[in-house]
Amino acid sequence: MKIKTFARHAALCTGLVGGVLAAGAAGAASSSSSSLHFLPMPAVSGGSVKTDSDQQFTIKFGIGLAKSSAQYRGVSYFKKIVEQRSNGHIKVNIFPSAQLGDDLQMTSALQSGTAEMTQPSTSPLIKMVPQLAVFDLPFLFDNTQQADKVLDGPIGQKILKQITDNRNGLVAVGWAENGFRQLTDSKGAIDSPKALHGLKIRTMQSPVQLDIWRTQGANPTPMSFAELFTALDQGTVDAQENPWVTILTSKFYEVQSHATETRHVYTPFITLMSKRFWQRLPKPYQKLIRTASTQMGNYERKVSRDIDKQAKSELKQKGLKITNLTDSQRAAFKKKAQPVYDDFKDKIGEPLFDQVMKATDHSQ
Ligand code: KDG
Repeated sequence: MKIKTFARHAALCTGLVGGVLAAGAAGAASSSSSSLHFLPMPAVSGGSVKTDSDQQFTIKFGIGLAKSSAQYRGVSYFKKIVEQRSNGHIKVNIFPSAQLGDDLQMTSALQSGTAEMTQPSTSPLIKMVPQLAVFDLPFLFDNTQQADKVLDGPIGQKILKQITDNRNGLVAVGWAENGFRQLTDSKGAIDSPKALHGLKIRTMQSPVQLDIWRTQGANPTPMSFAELFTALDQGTVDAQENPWVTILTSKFYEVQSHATETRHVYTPFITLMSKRFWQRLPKPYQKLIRTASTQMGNYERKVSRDIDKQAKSELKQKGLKITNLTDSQRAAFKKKAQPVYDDFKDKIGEPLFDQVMKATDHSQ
């Protein structure tokens, strides 16, 4: 079983190097043996969108997660809306499991115009868009309502506009949800920062995430998601952190023995389109893409929240030993992470830092 899974993930990594040619292998690899029940896709609302021409458009939409993820479900809903409402004039082809490259590679494919859409976590984009560092601050959001308020309100909308207005070749069309992240490891139960000491943990390519784990006393290594399974399997790293759903659908339970429900960071997904492609789209289709992206984000959030508990209990059944922290245990991690706020306050910059602190009831 383990050997089979290793080969499957190796195929996925080859997919990164070989690009679309390896898509078959990685695509076939991404089907899941989990029994998650997804909320049904809502019906498409709104009529057909007409333009003056009969021009056809094709969107290659690449994502990092597998076919069994909430993300794939959301993007499938986007496809349904866009294809139906454009009367088939826009075709959406979805490439899951990093078949077209990891989050950073996909984003640069959009910039150079070789792919049209992607939906990365905000974290690997911090180098390009420093404001996004704000979402990686540890224990920033207590719950999903707070996250929705910030992302859907003026703060989140301003960030989308800033990314679009920058000359970086991207149009930011909406938010979706990756979710609250939990820790998994292969060493033993972790219920205090002390237990993290020296633990080799993979983080996303984010300076804030690196700082979080260094501050906690662990030994973090940044790595793309596409390389993660193999790194865990070969023991290059002992630990990783991701939402329950990803831990399940990416089969990390096969190479990790323990988990801790830390909820240390809430990661948004950001929906991006290539600006070169955007500029070729007639205005009514641009509007359709924005509307469909909002509807996708809302549905993706619902699905992700609905299956979070299901995924956790399925992981338990699969043998992952899960530690639920008491309030005081969680507070110890939170306290130890506080210096990260000071380290990134200036980099995030005013007024964004203060606005987010206010919106999330933080006292800093
Ligand atoms: O496309 C999304 C994924 O590639 C990635 O962002 C998942 O949270 C993730 C991680 O840990 O890299």
